[in-house]
Amino acid sequence: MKSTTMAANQQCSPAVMLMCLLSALLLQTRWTSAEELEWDENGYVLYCPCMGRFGNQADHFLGSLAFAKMLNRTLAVPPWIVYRHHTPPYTNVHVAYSDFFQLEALSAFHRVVSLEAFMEKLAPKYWPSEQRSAYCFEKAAERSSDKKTCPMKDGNPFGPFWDYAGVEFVKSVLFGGMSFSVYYQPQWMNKFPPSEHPVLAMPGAPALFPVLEEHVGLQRLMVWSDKMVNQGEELIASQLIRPYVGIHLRIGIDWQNACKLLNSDDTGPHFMASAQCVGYNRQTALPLTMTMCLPDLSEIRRAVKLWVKKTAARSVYIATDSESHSREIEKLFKGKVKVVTLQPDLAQTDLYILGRADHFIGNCVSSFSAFVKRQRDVHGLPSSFFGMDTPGKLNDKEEL
Ligand code: GFB
Repeated sequence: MKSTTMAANQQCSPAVMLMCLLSALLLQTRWTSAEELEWDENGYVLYCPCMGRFGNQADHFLGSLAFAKMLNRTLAVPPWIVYRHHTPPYTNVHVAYSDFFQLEALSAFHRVVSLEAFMEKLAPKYWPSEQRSAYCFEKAAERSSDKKTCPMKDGNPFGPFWDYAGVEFVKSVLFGGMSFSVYYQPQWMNKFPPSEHPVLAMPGAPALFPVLEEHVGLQRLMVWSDKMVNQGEELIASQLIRPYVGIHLRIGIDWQNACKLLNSDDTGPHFMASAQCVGYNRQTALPLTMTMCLPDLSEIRRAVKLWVKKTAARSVYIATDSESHSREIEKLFKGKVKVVTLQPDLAQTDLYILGRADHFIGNCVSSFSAFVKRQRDVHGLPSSFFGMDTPGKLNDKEEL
């Protein structure tokens, strides 16, 4: 702002000083208003990414972005909720979207604003405290004592999330008989015109899990922030030798328990993120096996050996939620292949390194692996899964 005013002043003769001052003031005003966020009369979508950890939240994010576009409302992009039950401060950490990814990259597809900027710059004027309504399914409200109140802040992570945003809800608006799919677009528009319902704030993502096939391609909009790229590239350059194979070992105790459900009768080929490898079409989906959900050491050895050989890899990167099995993998190659595991504090560091590998072996059922797979697909990089060397193809559905 300073330089604009000075530049205008330097061109002014005393006779036209007044005019120049006025034009400088005008420039200044325009500059200031460009800095400020403009209110979108088409309305906003706000939601809490309250289900699951990063991979689940990322799946939901893609669907929510598509939902906001479908309603032609600006999406208030929420922070990532990071659960820190074992490390200080032992409470959830809310990490701004832009810490990991470029917010601007989303604008190529649709209008977005960070939830933080929305609350700081727009909410005080356009969504004042006394107008903060919550929107939820009638079913969700049934859990409340009066059966009419959306459970916006009940428990963790709901309460801490809206506290982080600085929102108390004063009213609930319930809906039913519709879902977030394209089919219900007219109902959403009719029921909630932005003139009467400018901000649709919801307790969870307006999206399905796992991400719908037609929204998988939106992954292209999730571009790593410069900070993540710099840090990730530095680690790759200093720790790994290309070509390298990246593997995701999702084998910890919570996962072992989750995979036990595979034996129950009501899980078909589609279990959590498995559509990514068995295919989205239930009729043609390939079978989902226990090895694909929870590979044992012999399967891990087999797949790593196969892909190291196929790609002539000189190093292997192991990302894991628990055991790395690095010794066992090292032994496979008798010291000829460097085996690296960093077990970084930040799960996104692993996601970045896996995303850049020359070949990736993921876990078919895990949404953490699914994030890596989608990211690699965007760049045409090859992936396979434990228990499935050749993944099923996605259907040829039109992508947004
Ligand atoms: O990402 P996510 O939703 O994938 O949750 P799933 C798994 C989380 O575990 C990640 C950590 O977000 C990480 O915090 N984690 C898993 C890892 N694998 C790795 C790894 O290789 N490296 C690092 N650094 N961290 C779902 C959960 O997990 O599984 C649900 O979202 C539930 O809450 C379900 O627990 C059973 O789809 O694998």
